[in-house]
Amino acid sequence: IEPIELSQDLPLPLYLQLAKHLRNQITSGKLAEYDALPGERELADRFGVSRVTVRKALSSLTAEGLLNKRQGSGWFINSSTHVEQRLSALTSFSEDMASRGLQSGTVWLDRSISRATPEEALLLNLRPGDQVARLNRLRLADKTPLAIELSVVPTKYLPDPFGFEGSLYQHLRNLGHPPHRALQRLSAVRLIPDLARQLELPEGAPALYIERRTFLEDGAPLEFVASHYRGDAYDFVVELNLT
Ligand code: 16G
Repeated sequence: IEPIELSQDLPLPLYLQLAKHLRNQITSGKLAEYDALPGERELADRFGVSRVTVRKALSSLTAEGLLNKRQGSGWFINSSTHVEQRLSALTSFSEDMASRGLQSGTVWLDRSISRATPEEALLLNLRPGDQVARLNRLRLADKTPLAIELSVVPTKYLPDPFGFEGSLYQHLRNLGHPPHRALQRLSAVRLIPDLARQLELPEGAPALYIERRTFLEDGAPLEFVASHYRGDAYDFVVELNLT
């Protein structure tokens, strides 16, 4: 395992820094399948952190399916190393966090109803003047800000933006409008000051800008989302098959 400097001064908690480092080592093949990891105490010494931090990092990698713990003999690298957010599965933020064993949280930055802009009307297949609900949310994992998402949903599917607190997708399912398919575009950006502050990062820090259009089963557009994901805390993974 390569050494790395972990720092208390970063906004990302130590255990997530360590988990990210180990994840890179595993997914880049520096640690081989079925290998045993050094013991918790040795890892703690090596990275200058407490055993609690080591254990939290290892547990979160276990939740991702990268490691498994064998009673009495320590931590092992799993044979199937698929992790992080799969780009090919339509999942919600809440589900993504739950599957990693992290507690998802939301800080509401704004929610309101207004007319769709001409661009939104085009993207959401609306007539000029149709109303949309706007949800601007800071999304957290175990209290660490991971992303800012601005979702725009026609009011015919989401009449009351104050009608839920946690998962938008769960709420839409409850209302009888389950998200069925999505198209997503990712690009690399630098955070403008406002977004950087909300994500607790320095101005200009790298982020992934993601636009998503989600559709109902009948093909009608349900949601348009513009989001910024922290570049230092999120990896998107895609499986490629020979066609
Ligand atoms: C994901 C989606 C976002 C969706 C949200 C719903 C990406 C890039 N975005 O974050 O479009 O609105 O999930 O999450 O994956 P929720 O059900 O937890 O509110």
